[in-house]
Amino acid sequence: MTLYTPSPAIAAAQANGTPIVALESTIITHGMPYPQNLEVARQVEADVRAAGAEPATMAVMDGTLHVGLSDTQLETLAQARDVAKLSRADMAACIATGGTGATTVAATMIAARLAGIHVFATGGIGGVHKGAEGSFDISADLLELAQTPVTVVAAGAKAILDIPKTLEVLETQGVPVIAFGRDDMPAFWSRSSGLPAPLRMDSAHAIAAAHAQRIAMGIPGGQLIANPIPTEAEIDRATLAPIIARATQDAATHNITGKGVTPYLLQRIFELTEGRSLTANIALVRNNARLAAEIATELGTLS
Ligand code: PSU
Ligand code: MN
Repeated sequence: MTLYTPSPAIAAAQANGTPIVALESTIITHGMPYPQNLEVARQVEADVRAAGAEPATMAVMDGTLHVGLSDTQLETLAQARDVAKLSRADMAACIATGGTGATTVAATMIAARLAGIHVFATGGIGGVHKGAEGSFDISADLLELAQTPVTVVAAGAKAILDIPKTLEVLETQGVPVIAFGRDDMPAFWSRSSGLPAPLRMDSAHAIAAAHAQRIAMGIPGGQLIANPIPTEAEIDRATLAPIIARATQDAATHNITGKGVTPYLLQRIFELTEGRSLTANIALVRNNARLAAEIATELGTLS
């Protein structure tokens, strides 16, 4: 059984031991509007290459799990409508039934592990939503981090989430949350959430060494690296707070639930910030891609 199809560039990187950075595709299909989503997908791939690694964007297309996409496939995905948003629960079903779907953080981690890829860059992970004590809305991303050995570089948890509860679940699940180069936990569009981060590291080398140490010790699961958005691109917390409150209220008014919640909130915040949230999102994903490439390169020198 062929579990996944590597692109020619990924097959070559696997054969040569070139560092590889996994990239998700839900950010393309459900996280940003066309055509910016395509431009960003291409730009992030170029950022990974410029930093000396090979990008592996993941997606299920017509029943095949692709590890690394061609430019034509990226374009198809960026324009496609009604693409499924795949997580741990539904990726296998999508493949088995010949479907097409974009990978979330959880599904991208599963694909990365299959392909022997240890490092993954994204924007923000899913987490515990505000009001989760009533809705039980907790992203499968958190449980994936607990069991799949991939280091995920994100800009912290999105400010649309309940960040204290997200940190509590990660702690319960034994996931190291490591802020890069600072003491407090970044909050996606803002450099700080106002909360201390559980761990801090200041170099890609230290992050790679910690990843290798967990594997050597047989500790399952990955690491979450919280890399703050570059200063010039951030939107401060005070500006965002009322916007997030409004978007969250609108989601409730429109009875948005389940998988629809995160895409709805991102779109609504895009509208309410008149596009500023997207500019910030692009800057932070690119910043994460660069750090992930450095970590993947460091890991290559350790093994
Ligand atoms: N970050 C973004 N845009 C996104 C997401 C994250 O900037 O679209 C996606 C990721 O794929 C993440 C998913 O895994 O949202 C979480 O969705 P949920 O909360 O439904 O688990
Ligand atoms: Mn959810």
